[in-house]
Amino acid sequence: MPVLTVLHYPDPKLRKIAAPVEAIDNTVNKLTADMLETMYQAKGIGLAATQVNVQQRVVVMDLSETRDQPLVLINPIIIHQDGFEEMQEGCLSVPGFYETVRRAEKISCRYLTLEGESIEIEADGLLAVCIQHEIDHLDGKLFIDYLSPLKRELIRKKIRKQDREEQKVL
Ligand code: GNR
Ligand code: NI
Repeated sequence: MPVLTVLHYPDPKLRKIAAPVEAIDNTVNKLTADMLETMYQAKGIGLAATQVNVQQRVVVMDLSETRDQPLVLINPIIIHQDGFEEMQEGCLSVPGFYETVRRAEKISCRYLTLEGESIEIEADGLLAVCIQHEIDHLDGKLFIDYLSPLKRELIRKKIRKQDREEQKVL
């Protein structure tokens, strides 16, 4: 099974807005399997389809220590949110940078499973942060958008440099 390429900031494809999944068919099944494999290999706790250049509202996550509790969220939406919390975030599309972001502390999220079942979950802590981070990706948004323009510009330059260096090696 191929592992997908994760786009890096400032790739403009990360700014596209993903469309809702209309039918949970074999292509969605295959996509989530490939996304999970990609996420596990990259040692991430979440991955949005936007990051692998697929503009569909699909998210995979695994917050377990044992890395054996995969979650697939199709067409996720936040239906309630409450409070504020700051947490340090990273992103596979912004490799090597960790910054504090303020988000809702508690959320309720509704989504479809791969089986087409509609689920509603309440989340706080890291799960709540991760869900908000991934839904942002589906809307073309990155955690660095919450930082100052100066900080974002610094990160942009450093990532471009990192990626240029990597290209030389490959
Ligand atoms: O692996 C990831 N870790 C993480 C840590 C804090 C807040 C959010 C995240 S998500 C990130 C993987 C990723 O880029 N998902 O889009
Ligand atoms: Ni991310």
